[in-house]
Amino acid sequence: MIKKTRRQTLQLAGAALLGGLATSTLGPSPSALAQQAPGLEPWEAYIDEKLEIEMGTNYFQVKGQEKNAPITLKVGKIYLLEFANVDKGVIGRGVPHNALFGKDPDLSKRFYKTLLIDNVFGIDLEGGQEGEFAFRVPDKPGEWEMGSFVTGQYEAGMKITLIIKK
Ligand SMILES: [Cu+2]
Repeated sequence: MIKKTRRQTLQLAGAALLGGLATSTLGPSPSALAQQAPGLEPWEAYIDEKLEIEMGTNYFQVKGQEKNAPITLKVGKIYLLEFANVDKGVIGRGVPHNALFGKDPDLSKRFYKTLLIDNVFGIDLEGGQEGEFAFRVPDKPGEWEMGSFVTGQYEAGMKITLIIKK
């Protein structure tokens, strides 16, 4: 199993987000910084909430919830989504999955035409791979989706509703 380091994941998906955080007027509180555990990357002090999400055959499952149950996210909060693709596939080779964020799916181009996070599509993981993704929830309240657009998976139901709340 390949575990991406947090730094690699940032390079993959979050570098722009990290820059955004650094110039934010919010910043971490002094107490959050003081409480930072040894071994954590400095940016982890910014995380408000962490969700562990399993990817398997045509499902996403947030730890503690049913498969493909909706997720509610709060505008302005910073979430760390920790994905684990546990899909070994029928012959044990591993099945790739991705998690894209948006609405208005385009099933020929295999993405969302409207992105939840500006300029960010999401994350791709091979079978057996783990990866994480940190972002601040944009001020776009309403119903959005997280879907897997690897061939056939979205159509087979690998998508969940994201409820973005103020
Ligand atoms: Cu998938």
